[in-house]
Amino acid sequence: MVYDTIIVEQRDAVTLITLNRPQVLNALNTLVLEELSDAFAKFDGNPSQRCAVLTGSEKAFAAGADIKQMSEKAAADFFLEDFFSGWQSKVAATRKPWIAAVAGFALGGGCELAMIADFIIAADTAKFGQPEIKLGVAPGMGGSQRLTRAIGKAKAMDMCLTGRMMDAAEAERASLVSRVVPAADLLEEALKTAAQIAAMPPMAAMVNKEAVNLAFETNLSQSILIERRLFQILTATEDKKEGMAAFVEKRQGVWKGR
Ligand code: CO8
Repeated sequence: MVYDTIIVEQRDAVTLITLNRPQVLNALNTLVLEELSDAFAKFDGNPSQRCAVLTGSEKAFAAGADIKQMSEKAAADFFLEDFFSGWQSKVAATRKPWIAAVAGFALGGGCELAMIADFIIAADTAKFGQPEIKLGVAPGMGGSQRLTRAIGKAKAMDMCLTGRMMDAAEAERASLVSRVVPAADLLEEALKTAAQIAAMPPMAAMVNKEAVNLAFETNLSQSILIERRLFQILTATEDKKEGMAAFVEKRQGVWKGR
């Protein structure tokens, strides 16, 4: 598939995906969703690729869902097309870890897309917000749910009801992002972190992701039980044997991915 709205590169075991609609600040339309879904499916299916980074431009990670595209649709179109359901059923279904590297605006669907990532590394220029209320709507790509889980009710209400933007420092204080770096270092820092994850035993990386995500899906006693089962399943892998042997022998592990 040749992409129009994203650029995909492989840097050793790391897939770098760059949103590329600069003329509209990377606004997310149906084509972006189709192309990102395809790129993430290929990343998931390629055993040589172990972690991904999704980024935008210096000015905008993404300034939201494409307002021009949405302005032409009637309510019945949104419903019948189940508009944007693929962000959940395809992009969020990616099994391998990936990081959002955010500089500039991450608004509306842009903030929601960043929150689908396993974690966010932000440039000091990043600005997050859910301004949908100003358009007469509300978040529709998971924002009201993921934001509330990430930063709690008081701040999520503040963001959704006022539509204001949160800068990078506030986002770090609120635990929306895992770290903030100078804008000039953003991509290098994100790629370095992704390479670190890519060097881990791959099944363990996928299971760690699944285990953390369980915390948002299941009650505590169930999720602790499932966590224990996931741990027990991993003990059957060749990489577990290798990882523990490497520790005892004081050397680096060499992973088979099984
Ligand atoms: N959609 C379409 N085009 C956009 C968008 C967008 N979200 N954001 C910016 N653009 C376009 C502008 O129209 C402009 O195009 P043109 O040059 O042709 O006029 C170009 O990008 C540059 O933008 P600005 O001139 O406005 O740049 P500024 O630096 O002055 O302002 C802002 C930057 C503050 C980011 C401003 O562009 C802005 O407020 N953008 C809209 C932000 C927004 O409201 N986002 C939320 C969108 S709604 C949403 O995401 C809902 C998701 C849920 C949908 C679920 C459906 C079921």
